[in-house]
Amino acid sequence: CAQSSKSPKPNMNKHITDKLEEMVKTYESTNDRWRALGYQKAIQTLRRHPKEISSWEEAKSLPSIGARLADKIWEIAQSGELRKLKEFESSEELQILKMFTNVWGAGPHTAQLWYQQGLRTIADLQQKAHLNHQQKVGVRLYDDFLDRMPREEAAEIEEVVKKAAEGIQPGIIAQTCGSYRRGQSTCGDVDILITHPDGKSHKNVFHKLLANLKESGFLTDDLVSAEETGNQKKYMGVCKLPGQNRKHRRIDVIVVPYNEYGCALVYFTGSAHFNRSLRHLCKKQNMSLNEHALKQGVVRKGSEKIHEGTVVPTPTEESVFKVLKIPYRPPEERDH
Ligand code: DCP
Ligand code: MG
Ligand code: MN
Repeated sequence: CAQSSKSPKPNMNKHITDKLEEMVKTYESTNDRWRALGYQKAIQTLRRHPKEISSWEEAKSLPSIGARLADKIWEIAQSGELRKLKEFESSEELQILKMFTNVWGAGPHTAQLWYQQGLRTIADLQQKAHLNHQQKVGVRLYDDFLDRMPREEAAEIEEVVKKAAEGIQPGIIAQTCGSYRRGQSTCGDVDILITHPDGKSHKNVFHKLLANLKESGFLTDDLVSAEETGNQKKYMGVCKLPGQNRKHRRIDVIVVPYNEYGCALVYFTGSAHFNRSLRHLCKKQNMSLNEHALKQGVVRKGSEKIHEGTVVPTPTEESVFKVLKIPYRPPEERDH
């Protein structure tokens, strides 16, 4: 929850939401989007609930929680277990689908296709499946990608990119966001945000930086070589630090114009949960927030925006919190 400041509200129902998260993952891997979304909404509601659920009726009274979900929640509250989840965990097919959707570049549809083709292991995929470029990388580096790196290694990766960026464009800002900035002890990937205070020099950096890092052998594989959203450019790929016994690591590099830096910093620092609760807060104040801008005077009709609203300048992260009328929350306290 984004609203509280110094002590982030603890999730009083973590024992329940942890199990429901597992259900979401399962339903996502079988492409059961409606169920996944239903569970996701219930999780959001439970995270905001100030006390531990102590009756079926209490669960049922909350938004987005119907009788069926209340049954599940109450079952976990009482027994600490969820039979449906146990059932899923003992299904070989579901376990394989989960494994296949963990291949970078494979969604539930692809996973199902592979299963129908009789493929059962990562080795099967390597030998028999028709893989696109991303999936080939995902299969080859399957174990490395599932392994989270210690934050010290993320710092070393940041250092390599920073040095290269500064060599190309003096005064450039290269800042690692994501779980690293939130102070986590391990990171799934390294998310590096790049901008330049002069408002224009960031444009020169993207291609030069990537070319430079490929030439030095630091970047080993591309996954998405340039995704453009508005004035931002994102690279998704794989890197490896020099030396023995190094693993391949996922790296994202995002280049943004300086006037979007505040919002981009908030967005890429996350967590994804925290971003969701910020957007929830925005809705209540007729505002909208994404990685580009914070807008006010947004008019919504249901989930549809009738009026886009106008951009409020937010040069810093602090200014984003100020406009949202909430106390600043340091990155270390944004895990929920
Ligand atoms: N993000 C988001 N919504 C998503 C995906 C990402 O808001 N669906 C934002 C918040 C994330 C940030 O982008 O913190 C970086 O995305 P990552 O997937 O790299 O997630 P983290 O860095 O938070 O965790 P990890 O250590 O697993 O990489
Ligand atoms: Mg990350
Ligand atoms: Mn990332």
